[in-house]
Amino acid sequence: MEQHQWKDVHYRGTIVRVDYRAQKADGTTWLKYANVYLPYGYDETKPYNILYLMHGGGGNPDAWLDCSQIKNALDRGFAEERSKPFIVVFPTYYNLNPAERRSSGIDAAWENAQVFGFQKELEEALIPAVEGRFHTFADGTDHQALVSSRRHRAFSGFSMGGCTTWYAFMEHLDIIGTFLPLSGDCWVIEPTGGKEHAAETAKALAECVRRFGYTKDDFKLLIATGDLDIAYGNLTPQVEAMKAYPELFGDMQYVVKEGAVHAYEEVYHHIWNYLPQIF
Ligand code: FER
Repeated sequence: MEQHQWKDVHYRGTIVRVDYRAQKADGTTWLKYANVYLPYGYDETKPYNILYLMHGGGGNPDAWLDCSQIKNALDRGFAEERSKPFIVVFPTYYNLNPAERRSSGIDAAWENAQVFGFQKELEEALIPAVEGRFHTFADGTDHQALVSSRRHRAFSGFSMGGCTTWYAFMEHLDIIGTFLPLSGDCWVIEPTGGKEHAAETAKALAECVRRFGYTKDDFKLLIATGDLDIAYGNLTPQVEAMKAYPELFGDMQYVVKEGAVHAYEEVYHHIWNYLPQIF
């Protein structure tokens, strides 16, 4: 795998906090925030591609920034013209109320409900808050504007954020064009169902693509984990089962990093490696 050498770089992006109000299924609303990375030289007269990057279980909008060198990788990658500069959004699927946030261990069913529930907020609250404020390819924040700009919008996440990415694929394939699930399988059948229910999981994903009327040419699926990662044994059978649908998943990529465990410090390297291919 390609590794980069760290050098001191002048081209530093900035992190801006965006507050927004999200609505729960029961109609109540809560105030949340996301961190937004604006690349060096961000020019609001120009449109930018945008990546939404979700944390893992127990995380928050600062988790990726606190626990990995993702910001350095983005700064350096754009400085080296590994990709055209794009905006990166670090949201959370939690409601930020400490009393309702996970402290230790994992209640898989509850986590699964949180990442699925986030999908409503993604289109209704987060994307409008961010893309209404910064200049992306969306000509407005209504559904049609998001559909028209889908190839300029990507979603990724680590671990439970990887599961969030699979749900974004299933729910929002019409408004997002590239998906990078990192070290997380799809829990649509049941938690860690990519392992025990690989074929059913692949079938559910395939049905979504068909429902939207797309083929493999209409999206990019850039998947990754490590061979020592706790998600490896769940994700790998799912990816294998997805190969039964070459017309839909024939172009997906799956990178397994040797020696890599389940950690932000490992998975951010996958963003670096996929950087030229995201948009
Ligand atoms: C997985 C393995 C572990 C996965 C998620 C986890 C979504 C999360 C573990 C945790 O939050 O403790 O395959 O897929």
